[in-house]
Amino acid sequence: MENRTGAGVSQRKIIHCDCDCFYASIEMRDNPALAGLPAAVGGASEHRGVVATCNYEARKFGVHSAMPTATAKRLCPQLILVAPNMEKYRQASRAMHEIFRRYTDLIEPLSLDEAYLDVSDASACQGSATLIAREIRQCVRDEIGITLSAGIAPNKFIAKIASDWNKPDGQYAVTPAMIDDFVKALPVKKLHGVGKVTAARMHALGIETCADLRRSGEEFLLQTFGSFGSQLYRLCYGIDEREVKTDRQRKSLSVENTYSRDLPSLESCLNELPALHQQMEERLQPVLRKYRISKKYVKVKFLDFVSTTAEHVAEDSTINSYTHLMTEAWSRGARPVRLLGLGVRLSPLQNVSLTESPAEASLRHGEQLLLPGVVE
Ligand code: DCP
Ligand code: MG
Repeated sequence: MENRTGAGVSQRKIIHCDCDCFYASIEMRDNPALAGLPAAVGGASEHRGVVATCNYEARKFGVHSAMPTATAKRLCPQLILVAPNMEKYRQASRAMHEIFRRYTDLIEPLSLDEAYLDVSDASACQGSATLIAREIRQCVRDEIGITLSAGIAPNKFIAKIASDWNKPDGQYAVTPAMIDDFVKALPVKKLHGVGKVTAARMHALGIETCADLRRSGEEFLLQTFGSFGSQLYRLCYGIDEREVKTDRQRKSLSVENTYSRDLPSLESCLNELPALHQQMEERLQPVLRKYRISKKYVKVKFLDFVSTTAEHVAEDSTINSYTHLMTEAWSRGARPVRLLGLGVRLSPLQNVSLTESPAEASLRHGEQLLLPGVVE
């Protein structure tokens, strides 16, 4: 098993690209007065806003993504808060994808600022993935005005970890010969699918790194972690055969909003329905060229953060049945509400290619982040 990673299993060249403090970089590009000062992009504290991201100066104070803005201001009173401008970020993301496409068509977007590129068959730079990554980073800097970090490796799992190695504004290549040592030293929490709970279970078993996982043996991992055990066993040897997928299937589309003041009654919730519905319709229309609606749902989160979802089978997204669903969901808690969401579940239309344009992919990846004050 020790040599499996080098033995022809993974000879691909994958680049994972990830912009540095993406929204904040765009805002710093557009407002040079922010240079050198701690800045965050997010919703205002008086509106229960959260930090979407912050620049590296602000990170020194412990500020990070998803932190309530009020907390961030406590940690860093001089923090400059900038309201998000999603259209600008989507535009930068599209421009970045145009740069990627000069090198390969095999691009898998993970979010507006992150993507895997398979450059195994690329002809640029004599096929050197390291040089391609360098060129891409230079183009992004020159043409978009922000910095990007890259990880280069024979598979997605290693490339993603490697892009963090020399972040910000750096790159790191893990060659097939380096994989073994690189992976052995990795803490288990770096593995895809290992969250806090699984990591805690592993620590209790004395498993801290991939080297420890290897020592546990496949049988033990299967017994302890079920079918995830065999995936773990492959990952701890650096084996990941997942392709860079340009075809993505969308399963749902939703909009939601956190209100700066709790909505006190069912009536006040229903009053918000038309605005939410309109936002959803705008995003839904382009998607319905390739998908049909199979269900619709309403999510209600009450003031105590308890949330509930009411859904039913549907073929269209008209507003009327949302009224029923909202009434049903609200009645389960019947108390003030901090967040409302509307959504549809989707199935692909037959005989339609599911290849998304980057714009659609960006839309999908950005959809939960579009509304100021979104908490999830
Ligand atoms: N984002 C968000 N809410 C989160 C996390 C991220 O709105 N909880 C947004 C803002 C980020 C963008 O997505 O700028 C990209 O997310 P990343 O996780 O890549 O974070 P950054 O690019 O901001 O920083 P890093 O330099 O660590 O990649
Ligand atoms: Mg990023």
